[in-house]
Amino acid sequence: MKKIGKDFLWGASTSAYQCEGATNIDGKGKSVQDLTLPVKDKIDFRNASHHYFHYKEDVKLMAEMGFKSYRFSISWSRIFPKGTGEINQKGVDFYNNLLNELLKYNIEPVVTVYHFDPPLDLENQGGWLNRDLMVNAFVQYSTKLFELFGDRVKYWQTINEHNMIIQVGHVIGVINPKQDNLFKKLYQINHNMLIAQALVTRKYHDMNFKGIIGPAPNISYVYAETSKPEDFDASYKANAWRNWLYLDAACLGEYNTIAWEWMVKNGYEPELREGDLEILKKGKADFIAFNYYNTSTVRASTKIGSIKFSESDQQTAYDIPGLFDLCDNKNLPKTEFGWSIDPQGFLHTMRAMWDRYRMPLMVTENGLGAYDIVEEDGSIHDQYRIDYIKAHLEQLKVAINEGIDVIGYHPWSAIDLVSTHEGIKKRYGFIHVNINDNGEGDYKRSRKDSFYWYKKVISTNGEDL
Ligand code: BGP
Repeated sequence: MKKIGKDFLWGASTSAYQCEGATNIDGKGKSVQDLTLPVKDKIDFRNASHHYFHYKEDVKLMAEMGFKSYRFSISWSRIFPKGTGEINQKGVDFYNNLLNELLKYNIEPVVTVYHFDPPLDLENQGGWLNRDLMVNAFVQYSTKLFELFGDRVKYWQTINEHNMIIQVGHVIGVINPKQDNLFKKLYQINHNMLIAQALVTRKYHDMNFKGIIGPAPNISYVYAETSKPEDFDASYKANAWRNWLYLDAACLGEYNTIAWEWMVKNGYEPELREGDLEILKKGKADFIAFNYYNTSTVRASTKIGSIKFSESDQQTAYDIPGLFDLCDNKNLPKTEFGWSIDPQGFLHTMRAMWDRYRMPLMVTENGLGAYDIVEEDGSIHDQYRIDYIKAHLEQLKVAINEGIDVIGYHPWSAIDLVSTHEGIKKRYGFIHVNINDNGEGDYKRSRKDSFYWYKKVISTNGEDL
């Protein structure tokens, strides 16, 4: 039996805007997450988990758990308050300090360049729809990060959940869904981001660092509801639409043909400039970082006409007329927040990516959001979280045994932080942060049961689950 290697990166994950806080100090510029968008009622990222102030304590706790790596993102508007132009030295200092603190404990930094928080100044000038502005700014920002931190960071991810930004950006607060020609615009934004990503990937390669760079989409396999050929066809197309459109571009430097044809048929195809396909070809990823929470299930499409957003979020999506109808998978249990739980789907997802791309895989998110209860003595018995992660790790071991090159596992999240759209009441961390959605609490850190369990898992290199 092939086992988890001794260099396997055991860690956990966060993102800047969901945990740092300190949005109004030390020269940070505003990001779109500092705005109250319609879907963001009552969700406040200004203080988040105060990680900016507690980073030393947080890293110390990660070291106590035995982390080999920590996956976090850099806030673009903390480095370039206006997105481009003048640099903010205090922002640079913060990430230098964080990196040095991690390295002090031999924790490998795994860095996301961009995680849902575009600078507001750029957004106000058209954001990703303004290709020249945004692509240049992204290349400038990323290049600066490589120059500043490339000596210490060996694992880079370009864009977190590129596919979710396009599919459910309205839920995450980065896309205004009330626009004319929304889908035409979305797939232009998608293209502009793919170009930016490829240029940055190539830039990193040209700079000759020893590290690796790749995308970090949310990849989860889409099942067919039945064995009817037309349902299988729907699932094949749904996988192309949801997953492969993004990974084919990043890993093969190509547009997925099913997704492209669908765009053309509906008038959503982006405008390509001369040389664009060449840019994609020359900026291919070294590895795939991916986030996995659950699978989805579809049947043959029964609808025609335009797409209607449902009350969807990252994991629930909506029907695509002509491609698929989404359906509930009654075989799977659900979390308190309605996300199905499917550890075997994790294996199917890894197999599918491995079959398709043969690239190293790194899990950059996986986890269970729940209402944790703090007992009178301060303990938190989050057995449900342990059960979830354990079941997924069992499948990860199967994948490794089959020969799939999985190089790391980073559950969401290292510490409690603010959910994309459901506040901090939806908790994911191994480390509890004492603050609620009304801003009550002192940000004190404490260890949940899952903290001790994960420590044991890491210390036995995954032998003792
Ligand atoms: C992913 C995002 C994360 C994170 C996670 C949990 O889609 O990359 O930023 O928040 O999902 O989602 P949520 O916060 O909506 O529960």
